[in-house]
Amino acid sequence: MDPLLEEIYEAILSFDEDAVYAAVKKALDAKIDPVLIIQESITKALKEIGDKYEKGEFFLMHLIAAGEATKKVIDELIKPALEKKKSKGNYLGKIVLGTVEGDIHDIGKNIVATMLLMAGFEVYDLGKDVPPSEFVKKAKEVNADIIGLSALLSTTLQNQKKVIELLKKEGIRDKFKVIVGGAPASEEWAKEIGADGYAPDAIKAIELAKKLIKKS
Ligand code: B1M
Repeated sequence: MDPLLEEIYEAILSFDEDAVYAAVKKALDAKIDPVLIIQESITKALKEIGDKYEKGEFFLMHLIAAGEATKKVIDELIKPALEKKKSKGNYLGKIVLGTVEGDIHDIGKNIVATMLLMAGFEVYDLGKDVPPSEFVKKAKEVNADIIGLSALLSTTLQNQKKVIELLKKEGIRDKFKVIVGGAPASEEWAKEIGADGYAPDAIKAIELAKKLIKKS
């Protein structure tokens, strides 16, 4: 791994917010692609912390500390760097996006939102802990092309399904494409609940959204 990416990874794992900030700034100043920072340093470090939490080696306070340090660099450094790369005059469509009800994980969803924006989508980010009715209401209101549902907990994955069920109940399932993502989601899960697609990361989410827009 590039030493600058490694430095960010190590800083996240040592829960030192100032060191995380300084390391990300150094990497961006050295013209390292912000997408690489997300994929190689941030996501991998958070996964490592999550794995250690699962094994009982880390505790909730570690998840909180890592989440806060990461959120700060994403909001203050990575997002502005990504926005500089925004495609000009390339409108692709409207997407309503959020983390499903009961789930407050929003780091990955925020990355997906920023990268969709960068690619040329008009993004309506509803935030986290979003009830199914809010997704459906907003999608109708803005006449969205796509609804994007993020879930990080196996227990909240069911709430992706609830959005699709509500769309069906209202007789408007065909009006919107629905894409799902987040660690416990999968291709099989997307098929099972009748979503139009699944993406394992932000880059794949952009590719999928573009593909679905072309098809509609
Ligand atoms: Co929590 N948490 N957490 N957590 N947390 C996980 C998810 C967990 C896997 C850790 C573990 O045990 N290994 C575990 C879930 C286990 C499970 O259900 N299978 C877990 C748990 C248990 C919990 C609590 C229940 C802990 C507790 O309270 N006892 C609690 C739940 C709170 C709630 O939501 N109701 C909780 C709380 C938290 C914090 C608030 C402390 C914090 C979140 C802060 C925040 O988001 N603002 C947190 C964190 C930081 C994590 C880990 C460590 C990191 C998550 C993250 O941001 N990853 C996580 C461990 C892990 O992920 N392995 C863990 C980095 C991010 C860039 O990746 O979010 O996967 P990710 O997003 C990716 C892709 O998934 C994809 O693209 C993104 C970018 O490439 N993607 C999409 C995401 N959404 C998409 C949507 C799309 C397409 C792609 O289309 C619409």
